[in-house]
Amino acid sequence: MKASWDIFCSVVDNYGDIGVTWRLARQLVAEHQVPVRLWVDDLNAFVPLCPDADADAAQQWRQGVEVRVWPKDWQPVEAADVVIEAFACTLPEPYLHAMKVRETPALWINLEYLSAEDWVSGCHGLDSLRPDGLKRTFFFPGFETGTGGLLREADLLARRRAFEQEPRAKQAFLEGLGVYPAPAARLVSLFAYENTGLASWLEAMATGATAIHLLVPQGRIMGDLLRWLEVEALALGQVERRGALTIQALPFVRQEDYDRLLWSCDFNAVRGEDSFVRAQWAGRPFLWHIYEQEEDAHWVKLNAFLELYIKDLSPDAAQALTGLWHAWNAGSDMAHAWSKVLEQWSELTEHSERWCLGQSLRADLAQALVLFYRNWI
Ligand code: TRH
Repeated sequence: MKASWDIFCSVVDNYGDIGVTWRLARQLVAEHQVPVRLWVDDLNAFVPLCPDADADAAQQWRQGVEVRVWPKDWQPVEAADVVIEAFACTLPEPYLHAMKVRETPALWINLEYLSAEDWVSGCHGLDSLRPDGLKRTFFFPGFETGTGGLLREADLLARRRAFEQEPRAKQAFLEGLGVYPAPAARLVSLFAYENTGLASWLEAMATGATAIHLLVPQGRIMGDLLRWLEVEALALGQVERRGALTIQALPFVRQEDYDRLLWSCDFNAVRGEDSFVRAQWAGRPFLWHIYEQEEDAHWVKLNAFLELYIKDLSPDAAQALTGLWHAWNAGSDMAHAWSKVLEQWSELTEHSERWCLGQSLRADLAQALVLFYRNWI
């Protein structure tokens, strides 16, 4: 019989926690044919990623995954063979008890946040034994050998290539969103937290020589955008023009369509963890707005990734990208950094595709988890 899997997700804020666990759950079902229950404590964060879902259903099946509400008042269930506690979300006490009374032990994995820091490979796969006899294993996604890899569906790059090669695919997708870019315009997507640097970036794009069509899905950056545009609101699909810059607000699209949006653009601004990874699979240059952490821990994380990512770039291109990422994450003036990135555009574009291919040669996170379990039993 196939091993059963339980994935626990507590939505801290935004969409990253559910974004990662929903993606992992779907992939385990689709590619490894294992039964998966995804326990989520806030279905309101799930529905935007999977609009067919019912925000009020205690139990529902979506794309083969059994999605269950993680209620405050936990009702006893049997523990699964593999238990994934995403991002140290703390399993319900009665569930721990159910794990303890199993005839054979369950594999309990704490799935950690993604980081390119050096120490990750040293901690990946380490166990922690608890006084109650249960053992928890720390599983770290990552970019290098010795880590758990990145979430990537087996056919993802083939699907991207098919999308790129089918002449009408991109146009049809964009038209479906009401997007009709001028033929010479560069398409840029913008998904970010509030950012005081936005006005200077928009200014630079508006006064630049290159026509840019900026696509902005509904989200936290909207306030800064409206302030710069000096408008009260931007309806979905509505277009505003300022010099060389065309700005268009988009709806928040389902997770599969967000990939298509990234594939359709020449440059993507992303944030958090999951969109950050998807931008890499899109094989386009990108700008990461990292999730802010206490004591500026996010800067260490940002620079660790940059160090890896720019390794094979020329000094000029490396400096251009680093300058842009630093300016964006500091919320400071973007004009100079953006002009430098435009100068290095073709090298940065080629590099993103190479980086994507290099990362795709490694085992993906779902595969790594399944293998880990096989070796463990
Ligand atoms: O939303 P995020 O900022 O999420 C997080 C969480 O805040 C979390 O607590 C934090 O720890 C983590 O970041 C680092 O960014 P992220 O991770 O990119 O998640 C966004 C998800 O939303 C991702 O799965 C892509 C998806 N998405 C869509 O499905 N459609 C859309 O239109 C857009 C813009 C995003």
